[in-house]
Amino acid sequence: MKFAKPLFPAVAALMLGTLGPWSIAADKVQPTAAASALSDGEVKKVDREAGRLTIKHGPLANLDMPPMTMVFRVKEPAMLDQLKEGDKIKFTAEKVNGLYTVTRLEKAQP
Ligand SMILES: [Cu+2]
Repeated sequence: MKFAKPLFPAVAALMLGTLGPWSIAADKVQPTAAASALSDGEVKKVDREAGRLTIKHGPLANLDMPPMTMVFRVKEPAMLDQLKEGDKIKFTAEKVNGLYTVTRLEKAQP
């Protein structure tokens, strides 16, 4: 049959066409709230006994908070072990049981 072969490219093009919208949708997928993003901060006070940390922080997008100095709880007391006043840090804060809590923390590389 003479027409069979020329039809194949057309069929292939139609199949590729159905893939189009799928790949566009994939492009629109964005990470959800920036809860895992690290924010900049500077340690102002370390309270090991209370498990609290005073941080002068930049904007916290996930908490909708402007830059300020405030007290956070820390998820793990060990997070305070290597910190001292004046340290520059990168951290993630989340609201845990109604309390602003540092859930991730690392020292910023100078
Ligand atoms: Cu704040």
